[in-house]
Amino acid sequence: MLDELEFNNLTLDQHGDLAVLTINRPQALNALNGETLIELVEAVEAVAEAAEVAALIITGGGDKAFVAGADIGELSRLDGVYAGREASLGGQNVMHEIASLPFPTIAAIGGYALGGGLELALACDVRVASPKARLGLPEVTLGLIPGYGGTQRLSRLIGPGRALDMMLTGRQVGAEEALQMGLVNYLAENPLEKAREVAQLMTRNAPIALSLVKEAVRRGLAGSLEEGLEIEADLFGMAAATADFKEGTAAFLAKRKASFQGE
Ligand code: CO8
Repeated sequence: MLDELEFNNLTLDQHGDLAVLTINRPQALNALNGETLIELVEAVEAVAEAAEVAALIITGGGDKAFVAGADIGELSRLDGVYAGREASLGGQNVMHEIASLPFPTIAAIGGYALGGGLELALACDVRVASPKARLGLPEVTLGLIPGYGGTQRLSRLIGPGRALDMMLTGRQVGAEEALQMGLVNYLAENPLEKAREVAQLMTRNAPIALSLVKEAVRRGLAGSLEEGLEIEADLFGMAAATADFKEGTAAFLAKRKASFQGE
């Protein structure tokens, strides 16, 4: 069981088919140091291998911070092109593992989601924020640029104009503005509870279809519209060959609830 795994800087809980990963380094507002990144990978891999998990929520616990960025103490010791590039690639790989999970992932953002913290939230499919949340990519204030995927994922999510404004000013965006620009999907006083509700709405659907939707969007965004449409048609074909497709359509026609088996 996932609950039995032990970490220094995070906790992993399982409630039925829902896994909840909580970053727990409050003394540094959950900043991602090297150890936390390693634990994050271990936790994500464990969740990926747990057959019974249908969705993952990532949160910071409480209302002070989701994650206030990469650990600036560790960052400050980076020296030179090679070390910087390797550190960026290492963090990008962590975010890629999360973005590639075959089931829905939701970031529940209670407070600050800055720098690497916002990049972690951007690697999730959906973001739920508390009205107190503050989101930003302030790397330029430190003489850096986002390095865990932020320049690419933020631009794709909210468009290059709004993303450039956020990244060039380094300013923090409040929850309302984040909602308006599509940076977060939902506002809720209790983002974890809302994230659970959204996860339930998602996981009652056919699991293979969910994974194929994610794959179509992820792979499609990497290429042209024509390439994306090819990918969509291929994956639609795979969905149309599943038992769950037969079940979903049969259930609709029989006016009963579908019972999906993930086959
Ligand atoms: N790293 C390390 N420690 C942090 C961080 C951080 N990112 N953020 C906060 N802390 C620590 C503080 O130093 C402080 O520690 P202490 O109590 O020992 O002094 C503690 O957390 C509490 O923080 P504050 O006292 O500052 O709390 P406030 O409520 O006054 O302020 C803020 C909250 C506004 C969030 C403030 O802490 C802040 O600005 N934090 C830094 C935010 C930031 O710049 N984040 C981006 C970092 S850069 C980044 O993420 C790059 C990612 C890509 C890297 C790719 C290559 C590695």
